[in-house]
Amino acid sequence: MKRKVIITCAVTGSIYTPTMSPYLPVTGPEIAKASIDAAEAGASIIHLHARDPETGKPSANVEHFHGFIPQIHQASDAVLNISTGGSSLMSLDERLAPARHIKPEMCSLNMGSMNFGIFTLKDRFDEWKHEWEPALLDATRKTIFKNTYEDIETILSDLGDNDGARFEFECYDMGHIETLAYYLRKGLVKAPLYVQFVLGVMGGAGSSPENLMAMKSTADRLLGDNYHFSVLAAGSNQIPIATLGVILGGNVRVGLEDSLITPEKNLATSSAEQVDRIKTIIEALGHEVAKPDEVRDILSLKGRDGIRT
Ligand code: KMH
Ligand code: ZN
Repeated sequence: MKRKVIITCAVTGSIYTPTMSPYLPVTGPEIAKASIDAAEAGASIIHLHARDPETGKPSANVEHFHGFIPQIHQASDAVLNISTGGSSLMSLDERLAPARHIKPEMCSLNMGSMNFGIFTLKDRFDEWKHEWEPALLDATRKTIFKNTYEDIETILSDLGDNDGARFEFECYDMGHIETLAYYLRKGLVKAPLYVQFVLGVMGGAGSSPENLMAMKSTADRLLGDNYHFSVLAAGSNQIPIATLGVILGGNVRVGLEDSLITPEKNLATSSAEQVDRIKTIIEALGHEVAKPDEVRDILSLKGRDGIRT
């Protein structure tokens, strides 16, 4: 039997800004198209953030999510995964508003407070499309991406216990896996856990093969057979490190949220292009790409009918 590998695609996020790539989707129709195209290319989970359609600024406004959620839900069978991370400059209540409203099958859950430095991206550009872009990047020098134990427990209880979502546990470093293991021991999270090893964010583990292997061996030791893992490498290592993730028995996340460029260091023209690239690699390694209903089975999701579009 071929192994089924899950591709998550994160199409816009809150790290990169419109000046950095003309291909970054910003409006509702652009985010919908990017998501539907990614699903058609083979992504079975779509990880979603919104942006203000006028300015492209990261947004947690429920109305902005309404600009693409119904379209994606109608055009595709993919699992919708709503970010609860938003951006590090938003309050927890702001970050949770979209997922509280939509009640999706999956949400992200960031497993610890950390520095989330994107200020170095500022040096690469002299001119900006919008004033908010350099200001937002700069602000990450003095802001903490806050995910306290209390914040994590609020998300587990409001979106998990009450609304039936399951989680993409975002682990940026070893300690985040320890925190997840603590909640597993306490019975606050249950198998099958879906752990995203997030590499390459400044403030977390860098995107090296050694770090990925260390994260995996830590998770194997602490979570045993209670988990599946996926790999996300921010920046230019996206495809190579995702490939290593597949070789190590895991799943992958790609998309313009995490990397704007191809392995050849050109601008990627779409998230679907990145999905297509990793799908080719997955199949070349002898595996199959999991379809949305297979993912629902593998991750014990509640199904697409209960979500509010
Ligand atoms: N942008 C990723 C590095 C979230 O949305 O909750 C992390 C992320 C967080 O996707
Ligand atoms: Zn995200």
